Amino acid sequence: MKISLRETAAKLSAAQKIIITAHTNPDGDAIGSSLGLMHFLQELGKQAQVLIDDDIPAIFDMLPGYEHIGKPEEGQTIDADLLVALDVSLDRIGKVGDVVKAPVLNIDHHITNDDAADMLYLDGTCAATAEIIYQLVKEMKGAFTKECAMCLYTGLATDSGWFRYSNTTPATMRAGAELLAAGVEPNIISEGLERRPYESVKGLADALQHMELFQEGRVVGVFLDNATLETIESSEGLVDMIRTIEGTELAVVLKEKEKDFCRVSMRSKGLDVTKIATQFGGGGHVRAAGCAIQKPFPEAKAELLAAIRTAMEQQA
Ligand SMILES: [Mn+2]
Repeated sequence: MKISLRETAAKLSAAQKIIITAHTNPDGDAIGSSLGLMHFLQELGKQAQVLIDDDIPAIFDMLPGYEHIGKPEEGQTIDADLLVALDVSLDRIGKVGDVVKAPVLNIDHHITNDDAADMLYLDGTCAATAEIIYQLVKEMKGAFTKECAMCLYTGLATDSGWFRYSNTTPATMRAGAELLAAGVEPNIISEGLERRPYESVKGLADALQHMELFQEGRVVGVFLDNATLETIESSEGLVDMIRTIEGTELAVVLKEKEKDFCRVSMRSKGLDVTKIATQFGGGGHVRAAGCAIQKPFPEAKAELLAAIRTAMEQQA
């Protein structure tokens, strides 16, 4: 059931013991909005804890409260007044949904949210769920501590591509400005998140040796078969690196993770890549989507390139 921002604020005010969760494979917005809300609720004297059913990447260890993020355990039961699920539909919170016994308040900015929670506050105009939490703090006449602001700023910055993507609005920038005024050190956040092990940068350089152009330079791709992938230490962030190449409209990375199992990531500058991803059972956003193809490497590569060619012809 959809509720308003004011009703969302009232639900939080009325609750004393609150568990906060977000999606598995958590990103900057999932972690930042969760910790930001936790700090705010704790300031109000409430018992608030973040519980996420996944490992939290170490690049987030500069965020206040990082070390207190818990993981649900099989068979465990936690009674609470409210379970707040952030940046997610309920199908992606893992075991938290079974472990925590409480009504679910869902707060999200994904327009694809399935509206399955007891209560849902959705605002698709916000660049990040952290931007909604910012508004919620304002609605509740709260103040931003430095700890809370650092976390919310991380969510805003990462989901908006450091205030560069098309979802960045004047409201996003104003929220960012106010969080900076509350003491955020933006360089601590960006330097923390940009950290990469030596092996990772070396791996990217190795993977880039396999870069190719297709469709008269409109498509750039890196296709790594299993044997090649085994020699590469890490190829994390590859698709975001090649998507910047001038003249390209679509970037694609295919990795043969196991024999006959290929993972695909795509980024576009306009073409709806969900149309390609869904043909292979995947999904995502208009400009960023992915899928898995359970075929041998040469076939997977050929079929994917054919699907891309068709999608580009249909667009023209
Ligand atoms: Mn988000």
